[in-house]
Amino acid sequence: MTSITIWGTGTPRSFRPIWVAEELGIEYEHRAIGPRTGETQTPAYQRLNRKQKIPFLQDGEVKISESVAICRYLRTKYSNGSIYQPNTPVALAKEDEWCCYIYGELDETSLYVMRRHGDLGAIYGDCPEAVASSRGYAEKHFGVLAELLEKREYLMADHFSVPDILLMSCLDWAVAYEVALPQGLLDYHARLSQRPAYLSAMQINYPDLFGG
Ligand SMILES: N[C@@H](CCC(=O)N[C@@H](CS)C(=O)NCC(=O)O)C(=O)O
Repeated sequence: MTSITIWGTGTPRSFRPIWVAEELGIEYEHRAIGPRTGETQTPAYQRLNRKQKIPFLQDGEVKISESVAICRYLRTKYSNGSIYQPNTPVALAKEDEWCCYIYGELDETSLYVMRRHGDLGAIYGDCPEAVASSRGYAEKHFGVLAELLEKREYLMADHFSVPDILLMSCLDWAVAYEVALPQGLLDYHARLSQRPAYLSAMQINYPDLFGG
C-alpha cells in the first residue's frame, strides 16, 4: 500500500503534482475532490488542510499544501532523474526565480484574477476591467517567456524542471481562456506535451476532456 495520497482534480493547480508523480513513476492514491463541490469543506478534509484548498499531499506523516511546494517535495524526495534536481546555490536560486515568476505573475496575478472576476464573478465579484487588464498583463509576460524559449529547450536551459510543469499548466489555462500566445510558446507547448507523463496527468486530472 502506498503512503502517498494526492488530493484534488480538475484545475491547473491540481494538475501540477499529478504530472510530477507521473514523471517520477511513484505509486500514489488519487483522491479526486474538486473545487467548489463542498468536498474541501468537510470536517474530515478540514482536519487535514485547514485552508480548505486543493491540491494537498499526504506522504505518511508529512502533509503539504500549495501546488509548487508539493511538486518540489515530490521531485526531491522521489527523484528518479526525470525532473531536474538543482544542487548548487545558483541552480536553486534560478529554479526559485522561475517558480516565483510563473506562480506570482502568471498564475495568481493574471490567470487566477481572470478566473476570480470572470467565471467565478458570482462568488468573488464580476469585474470586466480586472479581467481585461489581467489578460494584457499575462500576454506581456508570455512575450518575455517566448523570447527566451525560442533560444532554449526548457526554462532551466537543457533540463526539464518543475518550472516547466508550472508554465505548461499556465499555458493550458491560457489556451482555455483564449489568451494570445506567441509562436515560441506554442512550439514549446507542443514539444513538452509529447511527454507521456503529461498525457497521463491530463487524463487523470481532466477526465471529462477524455470522456472519463
Ligand atoms: N496557492 C494554491 C491555490 C490553491 C487553490 O486556490 N485551489 C482552489 C482550486 S484552484 C481551491 O481549492 N478552492 C477551494 C474550493 O473551491 O473548494 C496552490 O497553488 O495550491
